[in-house]
Amino acid sequence: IKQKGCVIWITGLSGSGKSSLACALSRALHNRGKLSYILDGDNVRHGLNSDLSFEAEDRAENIRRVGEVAKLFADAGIICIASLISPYRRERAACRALLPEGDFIEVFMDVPLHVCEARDPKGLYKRARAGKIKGFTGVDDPYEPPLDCEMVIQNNRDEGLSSSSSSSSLCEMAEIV
Ligand code: GGZ
Repeated sequence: IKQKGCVIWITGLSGSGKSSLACALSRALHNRGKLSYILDGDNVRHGLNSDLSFEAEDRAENIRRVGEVAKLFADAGIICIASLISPYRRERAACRALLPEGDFIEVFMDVPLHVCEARDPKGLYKRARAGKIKGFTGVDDPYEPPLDCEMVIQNNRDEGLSSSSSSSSLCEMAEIV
């Protein structure tokens, strides 16, 4: 096996396109003969992290566990794509610190809140605005954008990942790992 493991950590608001990017990246890697595995916040919360809420402490634990599992995948030589809101800088930095320099690639889905909210694929923003979900990221819970990450993707139009900026970022990522 020629491949070296690493972690590609995708952070951003709900509806910013993290999961779509993760899938597209995984496909791009597959086409290049590289093995990857996606740890998606929403999915992981149904199993490994089903005991965790969206309170700050539990979000921090969610991020910590995914960071540890991602490190295990990277150790095994797999490209682990973690896509979760991961709203806190401190916890993202702690996940980065688990890996050797250069093996943690942080990707920020830089999409304005109003764009995510207009997309609202699961109607969650609407429910949050109506007060039916408390502590929704971007509405009444914080999101700390990265100050210094490896890649910023401005996926702020409705064409989503077909936009040229996203697809060129995708190729760049698939090539660097
Ligand atoms: C944010 C929430 C919340 C609250 C449910 N805040 O867009 P989605 O629906 O499919 O993905 C979101 C997912 C966020 O889980 P993460 O594990 O990525 O979050 S974190 O890193 O902050 O722990 C969203 C849904 O769960 N969801 N309630 N209150 N997102």
